[in-house]
Parts: sequence; structure tokens; C-alpha cells
Amino acid sequence: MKKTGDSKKSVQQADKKILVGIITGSPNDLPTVVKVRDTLTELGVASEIVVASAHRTPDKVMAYLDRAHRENVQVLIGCAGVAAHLAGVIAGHTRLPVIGLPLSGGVMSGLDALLSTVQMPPGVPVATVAVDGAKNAAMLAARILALKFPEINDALETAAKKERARYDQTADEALAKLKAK
Ligand code: C2R
Repeated sequence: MKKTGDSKKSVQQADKKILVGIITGSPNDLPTVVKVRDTLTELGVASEIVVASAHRTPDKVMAYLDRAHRENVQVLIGCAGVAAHLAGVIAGHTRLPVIGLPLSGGVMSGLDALLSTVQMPPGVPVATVAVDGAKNAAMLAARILALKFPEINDALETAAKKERARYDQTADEALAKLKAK
């Protein structure tokens, strides 16, 4: 039964137009980066992940940006660790809004990636979220899209209501649920 439901969902997802392009600097980043796609999927937003590096495969980054522009992708998310120039390079090659997701790892636990993503020169903004802030990268992309797509605004409202419900229970109810996990 579950299998049928899952495959239905993935067909629906496949039918939807990709609105968010998620580019990440290494296959090793994927365990964190996939959470961006998962959150967007929960909000009904179709996205795709492409592994490409401004340092190692700059031609692949440019080829993806060409395709993203042609296919009317609306928001781009650049994810990278250490010397994280990827989101900045993307922002230099597009007028689409670019969100930067700095990733932890390496000797500085993500501080290096945070600074190299956020400290952009004036005129080339990268809206940078917290180190490993996959959920917020997705939520910010959805908020940008919600300006244009009312159904995404509705999905954000529903998600906020669900979050609110966690705070409307008593401490004892919350404790009981935590113990049952
Ligand atoms: P490997 O684990 O593949 O050696 O990569 C990746 O995002 C990854 O976190 C180590 C780290 O290097 C990052 N990377 C960048 C860029 N390309 C890869 N910061 C870039 O273009 O900015």
C-alpha cells in the first residue's frame, strides 16, 4: 500500500515544474543538502539538486545556470563547505535570488564557509542562512516563491500552524510524547 502512495507522490513531484535549483559543491555534502529538497517537497515545491563546484567543475556550474534560466527556475540555492565560493559565483552569473547554505566540516566547523558565503561585495547579494541551516534555506526559498504562488503561501501558513500546535500543548503532554518516542 505504502509503495503505491509513494510512487504516486513521486509522479506528482516529477510532473511539477522545478522552481528551485539546489547546487552543491561535493557529493559529500548530500546528506545535509537533501534536507533542503525534503523540506521543499513537504511544502509542495519541486526542486532539483545538482552537484557542481565553482572550483572543480566551473563549466558544469555555468551549464546548469544556462539550463536553469532557460527552464525558468525561480530561486537558486548554493551549498558548500570550507572555501565556499559557489553561491557567490552563482550570484555573479544570474539575476535570480541566490540563497547561500554554508556547510560544516573541515578544521573551522563551518565558520570558514559561513564567512566566504556571506561576505559578498556590494551589488552581488547572497542571502546566507546558518551553517547547515538546510531547513531555513528551503523556507526562505518558499517565502520568496510565495510572493508569486498563492499555493506556496498556503503551504507555509499550514506549516506555521503545525509548528504553533507544538507550543499549545502543556509541558506534561509534551514530555509524555517525548518519552513515547
Ligand atoms: P570534498 O569532500 O569533495 O573534498 O569537498 C564542498 O562543498 C565540500 O564541502 C570538500 C568541500 O569543498 C566544498 N567545495 C566548495 C566549492 N566546491 C567544493 N566550497 C566551491 O566551488 O565553492
